[in-house]
Amino acid sequence: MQIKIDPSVLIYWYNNNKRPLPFRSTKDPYKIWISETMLQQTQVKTVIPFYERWVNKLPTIESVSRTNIDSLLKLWEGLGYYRRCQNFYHASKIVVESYKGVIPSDYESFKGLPGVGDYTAGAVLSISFGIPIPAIDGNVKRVMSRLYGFKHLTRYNETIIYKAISRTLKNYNPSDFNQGLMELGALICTSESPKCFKCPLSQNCKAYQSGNPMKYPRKKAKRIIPHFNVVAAIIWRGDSFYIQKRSKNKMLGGLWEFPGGKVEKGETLEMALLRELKEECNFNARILKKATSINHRYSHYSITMHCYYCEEKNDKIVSHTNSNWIKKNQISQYSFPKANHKIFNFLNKHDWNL
Ligand code: DGT
Repeated sequence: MQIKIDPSVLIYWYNNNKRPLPFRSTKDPYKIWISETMLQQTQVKTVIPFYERWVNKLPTIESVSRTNIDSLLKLWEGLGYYRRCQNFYHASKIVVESYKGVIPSDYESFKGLPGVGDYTAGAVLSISFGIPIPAIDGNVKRVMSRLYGFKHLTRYNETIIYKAISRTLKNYNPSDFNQGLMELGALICTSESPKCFKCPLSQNCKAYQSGNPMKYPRKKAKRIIPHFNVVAAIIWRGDSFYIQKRSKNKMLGGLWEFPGGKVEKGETLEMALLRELKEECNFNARILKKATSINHRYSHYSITMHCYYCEEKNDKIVSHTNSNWIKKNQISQYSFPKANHKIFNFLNKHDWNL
């Protein structure tokens, strides 16, 4: 099946309608790469300030490789999916050590770097180097499904989409064509309210012709995500409280947290907290009082985090390299999960009253 659009119409539309995003004024593969990494699962408007701060502080891939992961996580704090930051850091080291600091422009080498998948490889290589490789994100899948009238995004249909874009890219500007499809999906061919009357491709669009474009492609049923109760301890020693670093291979790895964890079946919140403190810190705590509870949603589950003020009884917590005692005014020096910032905000409003 041939793609029935005139790519020059799309490219013309793109050049006259694209949003002036900060990462669109450069072809620097480093800047395109970090922007694409930040944009995974994250909205453009959320990414912009993070991107600007990052490239201001770290203008080259080499500067990233010379920084430490804690400073990078601090720049990433609040953007979520922290594994992306860890991967980018490892990849920057490989680029410096194995490619003399030059980001490889061949698909196999670039795709071999940590955190680089098909989409990121296609986007960076086509935008920065003009290499004709598709960059197929959710927006592109939706635009193409509608053009072709695909109700289901099966693997078979995805292959048709990939091949159609690959064929087209060879004869047109790959950067503009790929970005044109993405921008059309972001601005016109949106999931909830497609603006077909403004679309340069509507004449040949099967979904438009059907009169009900929103049916293409059919949405997957929303997953019901599990909910966990989590307990956490704010343990005071004088005017400082105890924090520890989450282990690298856990979710939110490398960020700092209060000690605690998920409540198990049959446990009260207090029982769970005492168990977690014993397991994680080999520490018998005295629970003083509930501080607050907050709700937070991650992509795969949601939590209610119950925080308790605690103090050391007879035994003391033994500090280690991945733990620290910090004062309230030192919070900004560490990167914490968003859930913790909700707690800090609450406590700041209530003056951290015990
Ligand atoms: P496991 O067995 O690997 O699930 O570990 P648990 O039960 O120790 O639980 P953990 O710590 O992985 O899960 C707690 C969840 O709450 C996790 O999604 C991270 C989130 N969270 C956010 N802020 C904090 C915090 O300050 N402390 C703790 N413990 N968890 C936090």
